[in-house]
Amino acid sequence: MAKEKVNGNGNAQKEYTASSINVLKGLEAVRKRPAMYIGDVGLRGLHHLINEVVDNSIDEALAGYNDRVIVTIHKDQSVSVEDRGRGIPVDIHPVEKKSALEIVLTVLHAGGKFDKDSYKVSGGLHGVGVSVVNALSEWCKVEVKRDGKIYFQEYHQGVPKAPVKQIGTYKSDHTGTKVTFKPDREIFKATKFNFETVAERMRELAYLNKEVTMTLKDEEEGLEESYRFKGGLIDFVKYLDENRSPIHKPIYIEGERENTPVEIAFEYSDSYSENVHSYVNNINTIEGGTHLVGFRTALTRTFNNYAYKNGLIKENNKITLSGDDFKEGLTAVISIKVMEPQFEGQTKTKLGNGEVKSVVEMLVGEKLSEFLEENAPVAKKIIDKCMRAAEAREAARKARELVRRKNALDSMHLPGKLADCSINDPEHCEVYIVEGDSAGGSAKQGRDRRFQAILPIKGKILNVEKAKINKVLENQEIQAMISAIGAGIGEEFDPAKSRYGKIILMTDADVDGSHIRTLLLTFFYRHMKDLIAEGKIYIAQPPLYKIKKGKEEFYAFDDEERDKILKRIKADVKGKKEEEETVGTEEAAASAEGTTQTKGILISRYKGLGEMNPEQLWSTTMNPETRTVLQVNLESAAAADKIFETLMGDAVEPRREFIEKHAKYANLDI
Ligand code: 0RA
Repeated sequence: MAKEKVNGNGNAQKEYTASSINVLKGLEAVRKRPAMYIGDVGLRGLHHLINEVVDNSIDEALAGYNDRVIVTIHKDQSVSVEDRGRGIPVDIHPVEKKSALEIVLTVLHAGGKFDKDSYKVSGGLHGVGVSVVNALSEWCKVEVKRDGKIYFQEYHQGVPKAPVKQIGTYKSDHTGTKVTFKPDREIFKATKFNFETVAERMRELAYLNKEVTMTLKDEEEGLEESYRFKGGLIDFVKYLDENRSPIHKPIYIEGERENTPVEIAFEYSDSYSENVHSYVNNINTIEGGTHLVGFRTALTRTFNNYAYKNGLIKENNKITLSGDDFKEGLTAVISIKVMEPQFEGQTKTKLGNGEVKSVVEMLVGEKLSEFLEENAPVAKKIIDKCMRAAEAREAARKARELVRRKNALDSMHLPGKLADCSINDPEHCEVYIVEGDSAGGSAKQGRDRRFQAILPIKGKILNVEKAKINKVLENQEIQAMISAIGAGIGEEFDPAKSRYGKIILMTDADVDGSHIRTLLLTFFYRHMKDLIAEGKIYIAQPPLYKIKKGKEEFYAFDDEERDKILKRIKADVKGKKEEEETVGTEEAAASAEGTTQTKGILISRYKGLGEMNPEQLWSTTMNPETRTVLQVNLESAAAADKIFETLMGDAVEPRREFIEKHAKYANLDI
């Protein structure tokens, strides 16, 4: 935006033209490299468009002006996001000679940035501005209610069709903004919104902003859900621990220091895993950061102080409670607001602001000591639990020592069944963790041995969700994975030491296969989470069907693709031999259970990886030039926790319900 003042001799007109050109350049840049702004142009990027607008509505709530967000997915897969904020300003910008509304919608990074004192979002993928959503939409319409009037503007691929105009007045007592956009099919590979994906983020935002009601409607699917959690983070923690057994009621800490509001809820359950989720300005800081460090430091110090002061730990006792002892069974949500957050780390989700550590540490220290003084029985329960964790940690250390003596965990002594690759630059190496020895054999023969390693594992590995750490460490298959990956385990785990840049899970495309995959993911999630956070864990996608017509072979990865291929073959054959009848899709569907031959077309359904010969496995599933692999991400870590807790935990009924609801849980996207 130009900074000069209008000087009355026609410069304003020039500025207008210059800024219009800049706007066009800006929009063009976004349309040319959409991934730079929204991550990708697949499903994730598509859903990011909604998140971007919703985040803006939530920013209004943070500023204290909004208590309602309604998202509607329309039948044509356009989306409306409506809020009761102040409404995007519409006054004419003195230099640009355009409505502020037009500037917000067309100029990159012009979002809420007039508002100097807001907890705005910066860095990461969030906070790119509504203008990016507009630029990537075939069309977009904005309606603003402000000062008793309704204003409107419409855009095509980000370019305004006409200046902002007033289209009416309104009587209701609230101002607000409604943005409706239709993602551009020229840009996006995926165009259908997924209710659950949108719902997950909205539920999360409702927990984080307890005064806001979030409503999601899907007119295509006929679904509607509303979220409003008066208990905020306390409700969030209860939800996360729904299937665990908490040993006390959630502890809630709220306060503000140096313009930094801090809100924390946490509780301990009788489980072994730790579930800590942290947010800065409503953004999930998956990699943690200074706020989390401050919280942990305060937690450890305050409990230790209390324990010594009240004689719960004797000075001469050998046990000292370390930070790790306070992790076991801890479920916590930390949400803070920072004026100018600095995001660092691999995925720009690690808070870097140094001053935040002491802000959180001091606030938690003060409020938690107060709480413990007033709630002695709770304090005692938690400290008892942590002392047991300390004892278990000592036992685990001994177990690790024992196992280590047998050299089973370090990468100096690689497991016998690992077929390693020949180059050793982790960035270019990958390891396939393969279910079963026979598939492992095919993979070993089919691979490119320069950069692909194969580790076959036997059947169902241990369910780590239910096992104590020493049992986990004694498990042979888990030992093999730990030493092959070479990044250590427990306190010594260091993702930077991973011997492979990609760890690819390859299991059969049946129920057992998906169970084994879930067990493997649970292990990585609970014990090597950073590998997931860094995007190093992948799921191989072997084909489901082979379709053979004469000498030609085709592979289909799902039913839809199979039907497409059959149609194509059918059309081909028709072209050649008009009068002869060929196979139809109904017949194909009927054949899905095995190998069927109909008029020269052979359809086989792969039941297991072992049925493929090495060449087939290579060309369909392992060749980096042609394969697809799904990257496992932690975008919604809270949802992932919930899934593992439900699938792998003790409670049976919620698991049954979950599996019934997600019958195809083979495709879990955690
Ligand atoms: C710029 C300035 C202000 C608010 C907004 C933009 C705003 C953007 C969006 C996007 C969706 N809903 C929104 N609501 C508001 C500050 C307004 C003021 O100072 O009055």
